Amino acid sequence: MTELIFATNNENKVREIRQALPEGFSIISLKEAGILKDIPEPHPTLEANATEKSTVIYRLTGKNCFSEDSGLETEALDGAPGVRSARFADNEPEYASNTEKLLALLQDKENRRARFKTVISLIINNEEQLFEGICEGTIATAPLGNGGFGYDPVFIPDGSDRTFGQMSLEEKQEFSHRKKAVKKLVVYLTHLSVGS
Ligand code: ITT
Repeated sequence: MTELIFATNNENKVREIRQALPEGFSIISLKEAGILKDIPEPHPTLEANATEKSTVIYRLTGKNCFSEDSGLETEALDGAPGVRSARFADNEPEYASNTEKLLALLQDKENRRARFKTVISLIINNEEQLFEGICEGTIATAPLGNGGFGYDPVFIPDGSDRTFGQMSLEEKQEFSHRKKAVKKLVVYLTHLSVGS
């Protein structure tokens, strides 16, 4: 069994990544590990913030761990909200007001192309590896569905006519940026344990 601490305070991410992992892998969330820590995300890129989160927890626990930083990038807004996705409208993360702000800014824009991006930072035996997953799509004109979290009700992945908010977790996984990054993580960890 490969056991890793997942350095996140976002329960939705924990649920999605747990569901995406095959047998033989188990993750312990920060809450389950008894770590009550809000890890800062001060950097201008998803990569640097992911590294910050995994490094803080690796130093604290000495255990193999990973984190992920993710965001939604829109073409019409030059990549915004991007790295600021969690705190787009306010300083406190608030899903509904973030989505409202995004829809308001895109109201008169023809180009509604967007992409979700996840960067996973894995620290194993004191070495870091990064894995990326991207999901291309468009932003709906109004929220639809109440599944998922964050911007899910306004994001329609390419290949579907429904928002992530209208999908079950299993359906979202067919397209998900997070699932794509997790797949790369699993391939890496599988090779590592075969080789060791
Ligand atoms: P941790 O840093 O504790 O992992 P967080 O919620 O602060 O959790 P991020 O800094 O990575 O996570 O912010 C990502 C934000 O991007 C998140 O709050 C959502 O608003 C949005 N987001 C990321 N992935 C998403 C997804 O699959 N569906 C909808 N929104 C998503």
